Amino acid sequence: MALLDQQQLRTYEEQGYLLIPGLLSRDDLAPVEQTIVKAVDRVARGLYAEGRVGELFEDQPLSRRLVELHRMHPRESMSWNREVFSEAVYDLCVQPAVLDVAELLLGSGEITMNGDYWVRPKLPQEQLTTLPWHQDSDYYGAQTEPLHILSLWIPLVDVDERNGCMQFISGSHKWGLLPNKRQGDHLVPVEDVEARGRVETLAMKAGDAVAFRNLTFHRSLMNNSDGIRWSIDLRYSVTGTPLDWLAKMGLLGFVARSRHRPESVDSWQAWRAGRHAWEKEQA
Ligand SMILES: O=C(O)CCC(=O)C(=O)O
Repeated sequence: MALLDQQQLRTYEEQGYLLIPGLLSRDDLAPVEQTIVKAVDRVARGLYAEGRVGELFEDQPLSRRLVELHRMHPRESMSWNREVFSEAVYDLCVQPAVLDVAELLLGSGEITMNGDYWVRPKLPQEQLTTLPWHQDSDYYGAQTEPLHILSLWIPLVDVDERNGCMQFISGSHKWGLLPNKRQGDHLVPVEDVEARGRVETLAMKAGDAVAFRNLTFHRSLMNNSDGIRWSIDLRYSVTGTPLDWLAKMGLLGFVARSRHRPESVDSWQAWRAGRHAWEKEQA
């Protein structure tokens, strides 16, 4: 398991983020892409059945179909979790290359996939899908400040400044959790964080990954291209890390790797059963 060298591990420690080129191949991403194609089709058919859109836009590619639907019927939520809950997402979460990276960066072979993965269709010229500077712990709550929660953000298309790639502030994970305020749907820092650290803009290819921590400041830029910037982000922590804020929302995760007790690793069927049981309880 020599996927990352010592220099890369030091970079993650010092910067709070690490670009990992070529972590996954197009073939690795294809099943998730198919799941997204189906999810978009469900959106189209749902809106059509409700009479909110006049056509299904079936001839449109994945890079455009949701743009056309959104134009006729703007939707409020543009981060998908339950919408793409599937064996394909499970399989991506347990890809050996992904778990090897998680093991090296978390420093443990006992790894839980946290359940708050998100597929994000970043629509062209859409403020709704442009996330301002934040630390993920802003959203998790102050109790998560001392925890190490690892995000792996993976673009499904090539990304750069034009179509809304990610930016990071180097070393910001060492600042602690800074005070924030609400701005529309988002939480933003009270102070000007750009004045405080070096901003890096990460152009990435589909299948590259950027790993970062729950205190690392990051944001995504406006998508000024014509096509949707599709991405998926996965989150991991050492098994036993408290994740109650996720459990309350039904974003249940699963044990993805265990060096000590391999028999405790959850199958796709076990993850699905756990989530279904939670939904039944709520009904
Ligand atoms: O994908 C984006 O635009 C933002 C993602 C993000 O902020 C995150 O994964 O925490």
